Amino acid sequence: MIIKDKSDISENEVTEKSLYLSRRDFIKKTTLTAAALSAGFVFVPNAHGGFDIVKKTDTTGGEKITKEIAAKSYNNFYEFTTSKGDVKDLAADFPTDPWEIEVTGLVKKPLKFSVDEVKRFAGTQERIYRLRCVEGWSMVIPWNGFSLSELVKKCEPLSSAKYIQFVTKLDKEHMPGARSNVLEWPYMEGLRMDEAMNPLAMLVFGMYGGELPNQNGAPVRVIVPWKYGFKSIKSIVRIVFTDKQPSTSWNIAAPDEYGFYANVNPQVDHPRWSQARERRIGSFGKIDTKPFNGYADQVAHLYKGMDLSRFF
Ligand SMILES: Nc1nc2c(c(=O)[nH]1)N[C@H]1C(S)=C(S)[C@@H](COP(=O)(O)O)O[C@H]1N2
Ligand SMILES: [Mo]
Repeated sequence: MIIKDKSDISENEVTEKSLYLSRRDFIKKTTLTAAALSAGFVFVPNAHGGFDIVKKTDTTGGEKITKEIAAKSYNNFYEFTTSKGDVKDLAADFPTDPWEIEVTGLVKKPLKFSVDEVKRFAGTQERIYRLRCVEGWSMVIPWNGFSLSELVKKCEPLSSAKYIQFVTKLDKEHMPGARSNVLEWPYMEGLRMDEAMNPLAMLVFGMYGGELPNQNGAPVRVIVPWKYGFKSIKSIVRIVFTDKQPSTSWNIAAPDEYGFYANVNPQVDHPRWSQARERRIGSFGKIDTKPFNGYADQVAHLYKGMDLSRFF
């Protein structure tokens, strides 16, 4: 599923992109595929109709990847609708090109980047992450992009910047859900600077080795795998560096239910339901939810000394 038809890969595309493999290896295409795979690489189609060989990291220890069709047709994207099965169709005509990301606030100088510029900040990787929604379902998804820290570094934040706010595009013409008051628009999220700099936090342009579909947040979104899904903001147009904890749409909508931190925490229930277990989309029954969604080793230190029932 991840490896597309290998006969489509021309020699040029690979030698040009170069890298990890010698020309002789390339000639033996099958050998190449096997070698690349065992070395932890995958082929991801690029914008020029070819493929890039990208580093692949499975952070789940081999959990079953959610069927692509499920990840692309069961979505939360309230700007379109609150009905998960209908986002895909309603987002089909959402215009995502051209697209600019504006950087403001506590930065050396305010900036604007096109998505294509941002894509060149670092090499694409594929990372398989768990995504757990606060509602109690979860998926395992291969995302394509790179660490959010690569973007932060390019923005040159001042040392006084302690938080980052992310803002989604508000396009009422193409976003029927945004004509209602179900949330505070534009959709806003935020991270503390050290959270944003943690290498697990990802800036995403694609999934399953292909483009990021509109319903999943095209052309660019954030994925923060140790936090409930709502922190993973879609279709970003603005990044604001601040010295105070920024507003977030869910926190404004229901402060008792959706905290700023939103770390996946089986010990802290949502006021209306337990967070101890989750339903993995595509499997029967429920499984135990892990602290920090299974990423405690990499992120628990960020919250040392904080009372996580208060900073939920
Ligand atoms: N702009 C925006 N981003 C958003 C949302 C939204 O409604 N609007 N929903 C969030 C929620 S609640 C979840 S669970 C994830 C779902 O991402 P997915 O559809 O790619 O699985 O997106 C998050 N990002
Ligand atoms: Mo969610």
